[in-house]
Order: sequence, then C-alpha cells, then structure tokens
Amino acid sequence: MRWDIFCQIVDNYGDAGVCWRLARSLSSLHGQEIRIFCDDLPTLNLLASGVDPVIKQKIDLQPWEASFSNARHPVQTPDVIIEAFGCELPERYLTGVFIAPIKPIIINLEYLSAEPWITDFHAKASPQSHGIPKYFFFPGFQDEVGGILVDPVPPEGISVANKIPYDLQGAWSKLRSDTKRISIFCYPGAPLSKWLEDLGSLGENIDVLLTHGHAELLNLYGEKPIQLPANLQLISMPFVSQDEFDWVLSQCDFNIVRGEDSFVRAQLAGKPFIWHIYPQEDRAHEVKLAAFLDLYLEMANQELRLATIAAMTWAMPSEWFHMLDTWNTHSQAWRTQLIKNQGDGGLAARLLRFVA
Ligand code: TRH
Repeated sequence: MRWDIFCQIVDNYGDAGVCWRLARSLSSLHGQEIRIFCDDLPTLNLLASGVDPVIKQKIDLQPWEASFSNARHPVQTPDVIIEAFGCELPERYLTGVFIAPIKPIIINLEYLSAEPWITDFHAKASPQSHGIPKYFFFPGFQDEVGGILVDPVPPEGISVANKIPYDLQGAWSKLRSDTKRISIFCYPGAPLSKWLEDLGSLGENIDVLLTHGHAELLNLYGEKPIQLPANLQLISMPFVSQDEFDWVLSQCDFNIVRGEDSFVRAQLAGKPFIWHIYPQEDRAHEVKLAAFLDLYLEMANQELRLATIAAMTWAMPSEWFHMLDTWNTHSQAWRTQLIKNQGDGGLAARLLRFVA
C-alpha cells in the first residue's frame, strides 16, 4: 500500500523521530511505499542521515508544502494517511483526497501511553463530516493496543565498542576504562547541576555523556561553569543520527531520556534509565509516568520499586544509586518481556494489520 505520513515538528525532535522510525519499519520490514511530508525537513534528514542508504532511498521525504494539491499539480492519493500526533492535514491536500475515486483511510497516530484507558479508545472510529474514514491508533504496552516501535532491536548488553560511529569517535576517545557511563538527554527543567554534584559526591569514577545542547544547559562554557569533582567527567556529544543515538544508549550503563522515542529505546537497550517525561501544565505527565511505573515495576521487589520511583522523580543519586546492579537485572528482564510482547512486530505490524 501507499502511505502518506504527515509530521509537524512542534518544538522537539520526537515527532520526526517517531515518524521516521515508523516509516522505515513500514518500508524496510513490510515493503510499504512511504512518503513523509514534514514541516522541518532538515531535522528529519538529520535524524535519518545515519541509516543504510538502501533503506533511506526507498522513503520519500518531502517538505510539507509538496503535499498541496491543485489543478496543475494533483498529488497522488495514497491508501493510508497518518496524522502523526493529531497534526492537522493541509486543506489543499485534503481537496485532492475528497475528489479521489478511491478514498484512503486516515489514522490519527496518538501519543504512547501506558494508561489503562487507552484500551477503550484504541482503533475507534472518529466520524468526520467529510466522510473519509478516520480512526484513532494508540501506541502502548498492552496486547490490546497499538504496540511500540521496536525496530531496529538493539543487540543485548554493552558490546566491545569496536565499531564506534564516526561522529562519536571524538567523544569516545575521552572515555576512561573501567568507568561507568551515563548519557543525558532531558528537558531544561531537570535539576541537572544538583543531580551531577550529588552523583560526583559518591566518589565513583563516572563518565557523563551529554547530548547536543546539554553543555549549554549546564552553562559549561559560561562564566560560572558547574564545578564537579575529578571522578566525574563530562563529555559533550554532537547531534547524531537516530541510529547513532540508539547506539549510545546501548553503550551506557544508565541513560536519562525524555520524549517517547528515546524512552522506548532506553527500555530496549535493557539498561536502567530516568524517563524525564515531557512536562504538561495540567500535570497529566505525572499520571502517565505513574501508569508506566505500575507496569514497569510489577515484578520488582519493594526496595527496587522505591529506588526506581525515587530516581524517576529526580531524587538525588545518593538515595538510589546503590540499587543500580539490581535495577540493571530488572531492566534486562523488562527488555526481554517487552520484545516478547511485541513479538507480533509491534506498532508497525499492528498498524498494517489494522489497516488491512
Ligand atoms: O525530542 P523529544 O523531546 O520529543 C518529544 C516527544 O515526542 C514528546 O512525546 C512530545 O510531546 C514532545 O516532543 C513535543 O524526545 P524523543 O521523543 O525522545 O525524540 C528524540 C528523537 O531524537 C529520538 O528519535 C532520538 C533522536 N535523537 C537523535 O537522533 N540524535 C541525537 O543526538 C539526539 C539527542 C536525539
């Protein structure tokens, strides 16, 4: 089938990250024909840059405006249209869809959530006055919902890093041997300076890999840079492609991640992590985080449960870092369970089955 994915990048990379991962799964694993219309093509191209050219060249990446249909430039109508995160389809595109002899179906791809209520809303029709069928599709962890994007599943454990991606060779050359590695990708509101100072006070050697922009967040190059003990080394990384970012997560002992794509990748890396969930004004993010922790910690003992909840809500590392080995074992078990639960192909395969 032919698919048009509409991606509007609100203020971060997550929308592009999810659209790209979905597109490559549908194309490379399921042989679908994919076009992405995106309002920020440079960001999308950056994320997609590291991928195997054979996969990339099959996916048609287009600017948002290229979807506009008019008498002189009719846009070919696809079988399926994806509105990623409920973005509004351009009217000039819809005009072409209205007059198409065979109508496509529209899928409103929602945000990932572990909340139980999504099972009642997943795959439900959303009747439209224009008559083109539209459905809600909820990514999630339960069997009855839309699944998660698992592709490509990273290899297990920290492998000997003999194939360091080119863009990361500078950062990797600074790493110390026999030293724990932590990667950080969070929103500006995190109490990062305090958190790092506390981590440093534990006396352990730790290399901290900061994703693009985080050195500025910590004012590392400013007048009063953060002062940390020598056992903690901060290393800045450039913005890397999505595949390279996935690789970083799998090479660290602990990751701090944020929006839904890095959140899922941290779980698939099988490592302990903090999910710095996107803060919402009505505090809906707290409910979302609690729902995830309910699932994630179902099999954990009380001690691990308390330590993980403390870490995920930004308690200082001195309160929970001693639980890291136990948490690591739990993370590996969770990864195994997740891959098993998504053994039907996860989101891309479930979406394809639903549409078919
Ligand atoms: O960028 P995000 O914060 O996106 C968020 C979420 O989608 C959230 O749900 C949404 O409400 C909000 O935006 C508006 O985080 P996320 O989802 O983890 O996406 C980041 C993507 O960027 C992910 O695919 C990994 C990728 N990435 C790289 O490719 N290279 C990099 O160097 C980094 C730091 C990230």
